[in-house]
Amino acid sequence: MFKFWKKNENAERATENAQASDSTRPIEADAIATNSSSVAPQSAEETPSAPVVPVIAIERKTWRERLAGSVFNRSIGSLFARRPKLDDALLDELETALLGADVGVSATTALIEDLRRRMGKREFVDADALLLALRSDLIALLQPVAQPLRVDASKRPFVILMVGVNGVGKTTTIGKLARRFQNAGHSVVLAAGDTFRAAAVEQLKTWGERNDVAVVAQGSGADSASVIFDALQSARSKQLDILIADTAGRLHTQAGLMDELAKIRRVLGKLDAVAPHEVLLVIDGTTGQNAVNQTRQFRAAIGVTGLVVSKLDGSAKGGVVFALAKEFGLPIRFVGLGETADDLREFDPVAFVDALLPANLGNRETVAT
Ligand SMILES: Nc1nc2c(ncn2[C@@H]2O[C@H](COP(=O)(O)OP(=O)(O)O)[C@@H](O)[C@H]2O)c(=O)[nH]1
Ligand SMILES: [Mg+2]
Repeated sequence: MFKFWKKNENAERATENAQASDSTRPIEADAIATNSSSVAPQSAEETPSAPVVPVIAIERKTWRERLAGSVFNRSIGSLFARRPKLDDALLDELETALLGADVGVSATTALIEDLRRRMGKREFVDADALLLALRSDLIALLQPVAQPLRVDASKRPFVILMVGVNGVGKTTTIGKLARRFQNAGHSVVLAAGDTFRAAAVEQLKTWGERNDVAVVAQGSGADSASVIFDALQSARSKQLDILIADTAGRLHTQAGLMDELAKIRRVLGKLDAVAPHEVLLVIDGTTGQNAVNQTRQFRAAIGVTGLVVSKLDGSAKGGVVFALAKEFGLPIRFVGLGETADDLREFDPVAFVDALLPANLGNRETVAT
C-alpha cells in the first residue's frame, strides 16, 4: 500500500518537473495541434462508450484542467470543501481568500458586500448556496468584458498592435493569433517591431516559419515605427487581411519607449488614419496587482482596445482578471492557458469561473456545460 502511494507521489513529481521544464522549452512544431485533436483523445479516454462529446464540454474540461492549480481554485475551493457554517466568519475568510487570489480590494469589497447583504436577508440556506451566489456574482462581473475580437473586414489590413511589459507573452500570443486567424481563413503578416533585442526578431521569425506566415523585419536596432510602417505598406500591396505588429516590452518608467508607441500610431496614421484597429495589451496572469498599474499606464500612453491575459495555467492566482474587469471594463479578448499554438482561448466567463470554483462544490446544475 505504502509502496503504491509512494509510486504515485513520484509520478506526480515527474509531472510537475515536466511542467516546470515545459515553461522554458521552445514550442515545437509538432506540439502545435488544433483544438479538437489535442483535447479529443482525453475525453475519449474518459468516456469510451460516448464518442460524441459536445465541443463546449471538452472546452470547459480543458479550462478546469489548466486552472486547477490556481491559488483561487485551491484556497476558495478548500474553504468550501470544509463545508463551513454560514456565518460572518465565513465571509471574513472568503474576503481574505479573494484578496489573496489577487481579486483586488475594489472587486472583493463589492462581492463580499453583496453576499453579506443577501445573507442578512436569509437568502442562503447553507454555505453551498452562498457559493452558488458567489459564482454567479463572479460571472456577472466578467460578462460585460467578455467581448471577442471581431476583425472588421472593411479595414484591410486589419492592424493589431501588441503591447505590454517584457516577458508577458506578446510574441507567443502573436504566434497563437497568427495560427488562429489562418485557421479561420485569413491571410496574415507579422511585423517584427520589437527591434530592441535581436533574439526577439528571431523568435517572431520562428513563429512565422512554423505557421508559414511572412514576417517583415529590419534587424535589431532598426526604428520600430518604420518596420511596422513597411509591414503595413507591404500588407496593403499584397491585399492581406491582417497585420499583427510586435513591439518591445517596456515599463512606464521608460519614457522613451513609451513615446515610441505614440510614434508608431502617428506613423501608421499616415497610411491609415484609424490604424492600429486593435491595441492588445498583454498582461501576465501571474503578476498580481501590478497588472492594474500596467493597464493604467499603457492606456494612458497609447490607448488600449483589448486585453489578453496570458499564463493563467500553472501558478497564476487567477483573480487578477476580476480586478481588471472591475477597474477598467476593457474587453478581455483572449486568455493564454499554455504555451502552444492552440492554448489561446476566447475569454469565456462561465468556463473561467467554473474552473476556478469547481463544479463539484455546491450545485452542479448551475454551471452549464
Ligand atoms: N505557461 C504559459 N506560458 C506562456 C504563455 N504565454 C507565453 N508564455 C511563455 O512566457 C515566456 C515569455 O513569452 P514571450 O512571448 O517571449 O513574451 P514577450 O517578451 O512579451 O514577447 C515564454 O517562455 C512563453 O512560452 C501562457 O499562456 N502560458
Ligand atoms: Mg517578445
